[in-house]
Amino acid sequence: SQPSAHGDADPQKLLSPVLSAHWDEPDSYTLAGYRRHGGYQALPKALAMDPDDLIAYVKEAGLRGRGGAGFPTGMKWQFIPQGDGKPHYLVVNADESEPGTCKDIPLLFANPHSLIEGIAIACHAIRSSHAFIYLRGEVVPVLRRLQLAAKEAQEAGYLGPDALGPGKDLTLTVHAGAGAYICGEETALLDSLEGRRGQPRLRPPFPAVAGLYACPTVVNNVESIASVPALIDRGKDWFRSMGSEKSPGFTLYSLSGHVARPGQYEAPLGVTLRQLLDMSGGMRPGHRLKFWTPGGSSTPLLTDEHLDVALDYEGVGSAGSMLGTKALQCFDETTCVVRAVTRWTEFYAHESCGKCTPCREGTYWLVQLLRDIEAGKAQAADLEKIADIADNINGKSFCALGDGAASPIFSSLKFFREEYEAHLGGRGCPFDPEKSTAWA
Ligand code: L3W
Ligand code: SF4
Repeated sequence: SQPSAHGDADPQKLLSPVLSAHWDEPDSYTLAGYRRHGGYQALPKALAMDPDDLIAYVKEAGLRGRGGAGFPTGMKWQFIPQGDGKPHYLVVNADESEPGTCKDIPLLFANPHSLIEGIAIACHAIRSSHAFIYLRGEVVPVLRRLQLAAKEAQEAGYLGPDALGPGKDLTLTVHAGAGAYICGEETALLDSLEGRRGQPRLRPPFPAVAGLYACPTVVNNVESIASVPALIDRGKDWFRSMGSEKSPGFTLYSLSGHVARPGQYEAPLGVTLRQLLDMSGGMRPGHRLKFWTPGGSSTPLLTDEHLDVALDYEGVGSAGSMLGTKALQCFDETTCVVRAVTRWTEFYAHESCGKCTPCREGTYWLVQLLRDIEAGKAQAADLEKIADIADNINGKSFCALGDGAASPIFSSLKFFREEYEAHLGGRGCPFDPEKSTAWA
């Protein structure tokens, strides 16, 4: 395992379970289980506040979007025009599918009422009477739990007629998508929700101005909204007591790959991968970290030199990557980086929606070249070619999927060019596939 930067300090003390505090209780997903630990106490506090004051409070707390971009949640709510006479919608993005990301689905499975309470609070803030949850379609058990939770909340009066006060109804629609990564992009999600093929829309206008059915819409990640009840209940000072000035609060990290105990670890923003590995038993015995992603494969990969980078938006940004979804995929020295990048690129090529040429064509050609490199059929010029193709995708595609596809190419060439070169000219993969368990 990795050496600790904190001597004998108990790494478990760095954990800050809020959303995940009661996941181990068998009825954590029920209304009774949620209420037993203070659930739905924040809602009346929020409803007693003027919507604009509530938005200002969330802004002051500094909550930032947990879906990847880290956009300030309160500011997004404030963008919703008031007095415009149009319906306003809240859409929760539960289409979790960024490679390595596994925090929203476990959260929904174990604690769906935290999201529903957050939805009611957010709808009061943005003056909306209709919210949608767009859930990844494959996770049928989660769909069932969400539907059950919505039914319980309706029967208890947290949803339905007068839920947000006299004459202020709240309808919640739970919608299951059909399993396309691009439908996690907020505007493709809206198209899909409207019954069309999920493809990104041109922004601006942003959804806050013209979103679902061309009406002002807030699109927030599951974890962002589920974090709101605890913030309101325990207060912004408590929230700001964790994390940093610009990235305050607690968050869920998904730890996966060659680690001793993969899973979800809830800790303040700004912890380091070294600390998270201390909490999770380190890398698997006898192995060392080679490379990792801070926020799924769409964020530039980092190496063991970056074990002490603060996992917040500023810290990871200054290391040349992005915090993204906080999906920490850890790979040890048995992993061929070319193989890993090829596998990710196959994913992007498969999931490219085809709307724009740089991404549709570029991801296809990247896969062909990467497969040749891995098989030893490529030459030095092909490394320039993949860098050139990635350059023609990055910043020139219609949506962030293209940039995400380019990022593992750039970062792996930056840190592991010699490993690419070792494959060239007929040599093939230097990692013995019989011995490597990385990509069985
Ligand atoms: C109104 C403006 N609204 C920005 C809103 C915008 C959006 C939010 C952030 O991509 C990233 C991406 C993935 N008026 C506004 C405005 N907004 N300016 O703010 O916008 P943006 O463009 O910075 O990011 P995004 O399009 O939301 C998200 C990265 O996350 N990612 C992937 C995540 C995948 C999942 C998943 O599987 N569920 O989360 C991982 O790192 O590459 O960079 O709401 O409307 N002037
Ligand atoms: Fe579609 Fe890719 Fe273009 Fe995004 S970048 S619009 S996913 S083709």
